Amino acid sequence: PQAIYRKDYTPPSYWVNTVEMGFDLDPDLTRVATRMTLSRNIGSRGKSLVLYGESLELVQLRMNGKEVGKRGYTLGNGVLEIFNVPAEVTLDIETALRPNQNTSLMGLYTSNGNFFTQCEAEGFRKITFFPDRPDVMATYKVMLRADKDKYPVLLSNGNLIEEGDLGDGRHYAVWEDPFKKPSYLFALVAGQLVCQEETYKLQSGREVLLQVWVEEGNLDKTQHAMDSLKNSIRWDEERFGLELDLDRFMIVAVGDFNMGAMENKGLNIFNTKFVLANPRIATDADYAGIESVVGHEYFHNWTGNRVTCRDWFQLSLKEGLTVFRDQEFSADLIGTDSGRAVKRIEDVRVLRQAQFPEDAGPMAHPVRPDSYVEINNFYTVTIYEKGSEVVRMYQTLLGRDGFRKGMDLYFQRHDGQAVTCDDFRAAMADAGGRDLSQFELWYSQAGTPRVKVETRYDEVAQSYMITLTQSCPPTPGQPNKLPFHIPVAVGLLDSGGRDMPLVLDSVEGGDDRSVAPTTMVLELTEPSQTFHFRNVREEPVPSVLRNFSAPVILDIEYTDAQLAFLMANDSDAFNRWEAGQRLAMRRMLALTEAVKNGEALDRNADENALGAAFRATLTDNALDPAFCELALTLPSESVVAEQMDVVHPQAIHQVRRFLRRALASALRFQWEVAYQSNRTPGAYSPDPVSAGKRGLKNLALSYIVELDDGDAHKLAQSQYDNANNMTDRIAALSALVNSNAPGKDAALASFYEDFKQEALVVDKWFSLQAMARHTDVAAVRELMNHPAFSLRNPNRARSLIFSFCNGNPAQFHAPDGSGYEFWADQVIALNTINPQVAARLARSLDRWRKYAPELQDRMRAALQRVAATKSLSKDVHEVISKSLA
Ligand code: HT7
Ligand code: ZN
Repeated sequence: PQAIYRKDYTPPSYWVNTVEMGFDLDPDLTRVATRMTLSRNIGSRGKSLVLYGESLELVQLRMNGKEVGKRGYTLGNGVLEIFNVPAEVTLDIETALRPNQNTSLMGLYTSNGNFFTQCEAEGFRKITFFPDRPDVMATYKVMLRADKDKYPVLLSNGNLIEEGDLGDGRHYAVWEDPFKKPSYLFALVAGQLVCQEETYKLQSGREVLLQVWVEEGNLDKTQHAMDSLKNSIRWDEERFGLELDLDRFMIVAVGDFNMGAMENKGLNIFNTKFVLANPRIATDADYAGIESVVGHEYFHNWTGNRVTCRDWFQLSLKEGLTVFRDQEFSADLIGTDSGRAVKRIEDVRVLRQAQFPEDAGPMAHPVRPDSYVEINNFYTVTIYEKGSEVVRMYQTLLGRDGFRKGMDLYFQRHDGQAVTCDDFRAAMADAGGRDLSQFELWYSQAGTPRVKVETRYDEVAQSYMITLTQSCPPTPGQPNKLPFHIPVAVGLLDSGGRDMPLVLDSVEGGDDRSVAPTTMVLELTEPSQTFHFRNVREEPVPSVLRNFSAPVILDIEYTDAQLAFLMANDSDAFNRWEAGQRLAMRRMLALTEAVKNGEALDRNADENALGAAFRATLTDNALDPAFCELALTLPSESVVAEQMDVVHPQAIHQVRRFLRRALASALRFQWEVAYQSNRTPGAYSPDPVSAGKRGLKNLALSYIVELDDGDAHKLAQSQYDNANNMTDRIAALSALVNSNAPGKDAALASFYEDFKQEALVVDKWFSLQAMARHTDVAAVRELMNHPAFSLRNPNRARSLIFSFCNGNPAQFHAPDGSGYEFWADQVIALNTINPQVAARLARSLDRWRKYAPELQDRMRAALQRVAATKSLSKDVHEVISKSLA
């Protein structure tokens, strides 16, 4: 397969002005008639018109009403090239396609008998031949025709302008979208669906119709999505002055979907996982996920739809910015300082858990990639999460008001256009009056920068120096890196744990603010820079990279005592959490080394700095329970693995478990107290305070059950039996399944019986087992034989296979290589069903070169087996070949 390069971008030879489409929907054979008007681009005289099409039958092709003869075009390799096209032209194209056979879930497909589309990134070309690229923007008018009984609901983008009967048992609906859009935002939905609807008054007084469409039987699960949508609309008005531009906004839930959701103009299509919720089936995490994904898709209406991407290399222009916006939305909605900090910690955890490894592995790529083989492989944590961190750094550098001015200027300049990441940066720079040219490197250089911190206190001069030195490791195709522009937020703590006022020496005549700040953003732009603080009365403990002000790895040497001090005192909640994680990581790495050297772990030896710090946190009643939960959770096995040169998954697992048991036994009484005092009696509510309490209570339960005694089992069993919500029920089930409790098999069986009608809960049931510590490869293969299992449904495949390969490292990396054989089998099977999902699974071996040589050999063999498979999709081929390179 051929790579596509950013440097090769050329504008299209023709623009499309209007598109009219007629669909005769039939699951076996759908016919699509498309009429488009086009205008030749300046400087394109003599150039052919290039249209893309895949898995399509071309039934008819007419130009200005006349059939185009065989000599007038060529068709091959997904490209329809038409020659001698006039400057202004009307094209009529008829295509035929087979939605029922479309298991890729791209283009037009069926799910549980209903029709759905997914056009981002290049799915529209599976519906008709089209210049399917995001810089070609047109208005669309769409007529849907279908059997009235089977498909009573017919939806597309924009406004419904006409509907009626066709007489023969069929009916039609005509939709018109007044806004120009790229083809990837096209959508249609047809089938048996019902909706919850509300009218909502915008700040301007205009009323809009909001609808959430689901399959019958699910109307009791739409309220949270509807509330989240209304909150999103209000938030975008208040924070960014952005109003919903349509009279109608629809969300539709579908059970078969490759990703989380899709921001099609006015007709968002969602994975059911991010719509359906009630206390019986959804956890607190599900509720939070729905809120953020509903927000994310809604916010795309401006950042993505009104202003879109010139080409797919600019994907982070919309995705990084929109993730930043959804993160801020969720944080603002919580409202409290500690809630904001919790949200920030959760977001950084995702970045470290998933993006840092990506940036250090064979698929590392810049936020704005230079090339790709298959664009679907670039919907990555780098584009989304690191992209969001890059946007956040603008806000850190320019301030909240400066950032808002930059956003206003961006929309003023580019509304209705398809633009680049450079355009966004220029708007920020111009609005803020800043030179942000060096900042471009965040878009062009891959890899996670490291910032080394060295300090020196001069007691006589009462000055304190912080030297920051940056570096960035080589990544594929980028052996050498230039220094980044890195905002490093810093505070200094005195011996009483209070923030010291900060006065930088470089500021002439001191700071002109009457009160010196206690957090300062140092701008690191050179390979190494020293910052001098004056009037520093005593040697401080530095708190560096507050609120995680840049996506970097901080190398800083703290003693255990300093970490415990920061954990207890830092006014920056993120760094309080960070200090605890550093303490835990240090201990885990030391113990893992001991296990690798064959040393026994002494259970009683663990009342050390970590134990004391945990005790202090657990017994501090002033702390927010949600923060406590995060602070008392040890770094995950995969985060520990990233810190090691040679990874030993079983050793890490053994150590994490050992430490959890040690902490459980040393603090048993305190865990019991935390359990009891964080109960949330009464009706379930997903609000952040209640969710935080449940989080801490269930963490306490998981520690207690580590002790695996009768009392612990009883506590978990009783919570399981009496739970009035899914958060508590699944937490109890997970605790039981990961223990030797006598009732665990019965609980698993009864859970399935109780929830077998709820697909999303059955996913949880598979996932919980896939990640359980006793579940080996054989058990997963057995679970694949369960009647409820199917590889065709992405949620189900993810719930079992991905959960095992990515969420159960000790079993997946079994020394005999059976996990890798299983992985290869599933990648190969998925490759023919759904290449996009297969390629995601293929990423599970990204970090294979970090493992012990015996494991590496087995992983290489599995990778090579996949590479040698016939008819490998370009999705899987790209991932595997980069892994093996
Ligand atoms: N913009 C959406 C991307 C998306 C997608 C991409 C490829 C294949 C299937 C897909 N479904 C959705 C999602 C988002 O970021 O909002
Ligand atoms: Zn998005």
